[in-house]
Amino acid sequence: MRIFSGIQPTGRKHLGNYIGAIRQYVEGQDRGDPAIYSIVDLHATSVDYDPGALPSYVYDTTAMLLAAGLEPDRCILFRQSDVQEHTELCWLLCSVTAHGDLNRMHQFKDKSTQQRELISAGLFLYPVLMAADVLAYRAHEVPVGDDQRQHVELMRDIAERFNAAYGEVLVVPEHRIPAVGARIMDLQDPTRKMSTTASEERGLIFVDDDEEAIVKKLRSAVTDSGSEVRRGEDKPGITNMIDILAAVRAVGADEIEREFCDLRYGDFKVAVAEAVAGYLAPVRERYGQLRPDEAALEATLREGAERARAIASDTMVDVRVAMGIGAPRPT
Ligand code: AQP
Repeated sequence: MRIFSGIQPTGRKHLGNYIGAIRQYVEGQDRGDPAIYSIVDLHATSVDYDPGALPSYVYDTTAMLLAAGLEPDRCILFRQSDVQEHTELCWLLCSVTAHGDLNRMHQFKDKSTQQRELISAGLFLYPVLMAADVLAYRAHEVPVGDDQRQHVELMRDIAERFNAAYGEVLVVPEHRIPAVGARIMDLQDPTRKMSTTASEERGLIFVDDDEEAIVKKLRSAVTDSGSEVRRGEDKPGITNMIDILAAVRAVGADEIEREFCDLRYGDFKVAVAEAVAGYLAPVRERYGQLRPDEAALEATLREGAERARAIASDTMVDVRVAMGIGAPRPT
């Protein structure tokens, strides 16, 4: 089983990223052959970004993944822009990607309204680059949060269309979306997902937040009318906190409802805050130890890129031949 997933170097990672994606990456190391994870810096250029800060954000995210439990000898961890096969394959996959499909992508619609100066073609092509990321490794499984479901469906269509047009070269991947915590919601507006770009700081818990910040944010999280700790469409705030606690404790949401049904909202929030703070504390501590050593982080990324390139370049040989790109193969 080959596993691939990418994560953007967008600065501090939040609890949604952690529960929806990062902890699945850690678990994937036991099953992946190999498990391949990329810090997708090229994706970060699809919206307004700070070129001066991007290299250090890559190190932030690398250190965060290592702190969470990725081990470079049990997985491949690399920076996307170090493996140029991604950009070449992105262009080639454009030939089997429908413009209309890209127009229907929720992320493009949401993010294009956030752009003030320029809605870039890069933002529009983001899902094709994401398809190239995964298909270059002929990965079978893509661990992601629920917000990426549509992009994985599109990459499956792209792979199927490619294989139908040029022969069976690519693997059609499946998403792996966690049963609990696939969509952690914003603490201040629990009808929207917790998001790096769209949430205010009060709506997000960062993985490196200290206990005081976590307690403060969860205490002031928006709750719903009524007083019962139970899930329901009329209770998006409490439902989100039940899901968070269930994910942190690795139990079902029903179990949380049963345990806390007699508690008032305020006490429940304190219980969630304590559990989240205890859950993230070891990651925060380890992050603090790993982040300063940029030379070691760079060495990890470079080694990972070499191993990644060996796999991706193999796929590209087959893709180029199938598509008739480049000099014909000697007979
Ligand atoms: N709220 C979430 N709940 C569960 N999973 C989530 N993911 C993102 N938000 C949630 C998953 O995290 C992984 C990495 O996402 P990314 O590379 O897009 O990183 P980001 O840009 O910092 O994350 P956001 O918050 O998704 O940014 P916005 O919304 O601003 O673009 C992915 O697997 C994603 O599913």
